[in-house]
Amino acid sequence: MLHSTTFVPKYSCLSTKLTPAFFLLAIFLSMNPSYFICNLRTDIVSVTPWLAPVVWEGTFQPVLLDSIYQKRNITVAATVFAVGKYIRFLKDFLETAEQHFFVGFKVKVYVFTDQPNEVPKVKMAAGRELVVRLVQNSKRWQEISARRMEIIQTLIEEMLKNDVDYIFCLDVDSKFHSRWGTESLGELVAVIHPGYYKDDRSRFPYERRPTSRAYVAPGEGDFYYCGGAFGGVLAEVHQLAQTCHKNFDDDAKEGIEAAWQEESHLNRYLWLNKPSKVLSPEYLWQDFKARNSEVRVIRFSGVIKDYNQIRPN
Ligand code: UD2
Repeated sequence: MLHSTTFVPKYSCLSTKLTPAFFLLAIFLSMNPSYFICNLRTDIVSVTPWLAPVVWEGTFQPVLLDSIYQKRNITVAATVFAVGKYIRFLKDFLETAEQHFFVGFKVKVYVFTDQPNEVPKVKMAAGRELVVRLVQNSKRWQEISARRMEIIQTLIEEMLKNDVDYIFCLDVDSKFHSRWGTESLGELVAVIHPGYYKDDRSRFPYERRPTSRAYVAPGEGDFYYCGGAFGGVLAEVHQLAQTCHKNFDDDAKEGIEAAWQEESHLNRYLWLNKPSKVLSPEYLWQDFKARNSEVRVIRFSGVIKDYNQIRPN
């Protein structure tokens, strides 16, 4: 039976009021297809409750984004640590970064290693540069992993103030497989951990001891983020690294090491300081995990490794 109420179109922009402005907009959009919003995705969350985008394939226009940032002539830095046996992962990391990480942009890759002579010679495109810096090895992998925050803090203070716009801090035991580009840029950027993105937050492996400065109470926390990839503008990443480093050290003075070292401190920090952009697990998958259907593209992933073979303890 037909109701007598007036039909109200679902989308108000398709209402019957076709003004001259509507026609102008239609002409503009048909001449500039890149301005069309990408296909809506309903199988994933693409915005956080604090209105930060969650970047998945199909939620952004790469060509449009690249053209915006090309005009700004940006430089992007990446830090990567290859200490002890982890040096074996560096070649693949660097070679695949050349193929997929901010291709066409100015990039500086900072490699921190205890074996500068073992850094592979990788041909880099014009505008891309490799900077090798010496760091000490350690008897404990937990130290190596966690000390990265202190070194990143110092690096930003010493070197980057004038010529780099954005920085990403990445795990070396990983490879790029597909585009990682301007869609990932933001003030403070974090990646959702692939192991927990479908879980209820009660299952996230946050540090649960209130005595630790990485503590996240039950019922708190947004996502579980990866320690293996985060970034943003220099000032924001400096603040993050400085805070995590200080909290890690203050915990250590009291004999506490958070469950997942700097990853735990990072998660605490990002609970209190919400990222302005969140990257989906496309930006750090794990090779041992089968790909789920909502993950249309794997951009960067951790390789399968035998911890007994590569860790010092
Ligand atoms: C997770 C995190 C990692 C870190 C760690 C907790 C991801 C994908 N990885 O991975 O970032 O938060 O938990 O501590 O989120 N390294 C060396 N030499 C060593 C040991 C480590 O260079 O002997 C560096 C290297 O860059 C490596 C990184 O530290 O990629 C993290 O170490 P990991 O990969 O062993 O940590 P993992 O797999 O537990």
